[in-house]
Amino acid sequence: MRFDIVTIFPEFFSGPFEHGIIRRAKDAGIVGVGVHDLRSWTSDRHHVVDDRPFGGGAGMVLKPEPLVAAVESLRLPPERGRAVVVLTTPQGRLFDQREAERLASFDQVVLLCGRYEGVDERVVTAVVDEELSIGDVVLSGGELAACVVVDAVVRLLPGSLGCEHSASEDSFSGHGGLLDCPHYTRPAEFRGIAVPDVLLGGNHAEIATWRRRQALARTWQRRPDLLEGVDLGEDDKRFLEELKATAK
Ligand code: 9D3
Repeated sequence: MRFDIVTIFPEFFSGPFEHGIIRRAKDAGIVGVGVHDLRSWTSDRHHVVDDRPFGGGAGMVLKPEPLVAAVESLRLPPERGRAVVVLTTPQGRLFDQREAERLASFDQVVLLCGRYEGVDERVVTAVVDEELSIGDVVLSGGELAACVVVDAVVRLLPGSLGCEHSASEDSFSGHGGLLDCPHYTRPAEFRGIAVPDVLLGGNHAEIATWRRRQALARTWQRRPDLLEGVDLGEDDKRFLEELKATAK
């Protein structure tokens, strides 16, 4: 699989993909990441990529011609695989694990990074397949959002994680959509705070029950919306009812 990222700040991407899982996946030939300067698709002397908005107002808008030319030169022809063109923008659909899984099924993801006040809407009409946001928070541009998308998708590609982990055991898939339980390592007591006894006892059935209940309790307290999508067993339901009763 490959990513092609189009940005006015290509230097921005010199760090994030040189470490950890993405670096390993690149070295292993599982993924290729191309970073492209939008200005290389301009033809004027000053490499202008933005202009003032029609209708007036503050800020600048990314011009359509360079972005559309970038997509048309980078996008794989259909005979070379399935490609999807994504624009990172605050107006996009919320990026989530399900969307990461969907993107992981393509042969190429072309990521257009928004900047300034926005992107000329004709770009969206002409070449963009999906607009994605990473959450209800204001960033300075789409570059960090694009990094988030690359990171989430790469770790889903077969072979990109060491055999000790598995993407299917992650918080939003493997624990059946629950948040993770708390974790502890040595020392058994730190600043007067002890590790829960059950984790020191070596009774693996008890430990599994404790972890499941911690995960259920945290999810209910912090992200009750996630419980909708969770397949709850009889024990889980009884535990949650008890939790709700004691909380009242
Ligand atoms: C000050 C301009 N804002 C007026 C309402 C709109 C605005 C435009 C561009 C706000 C932020 C940005 C830059 N952000 C992104 O391009 C972006 C983003 C984000 O800010 N939050 C979450 N996901 C994303 S994806 C791209």
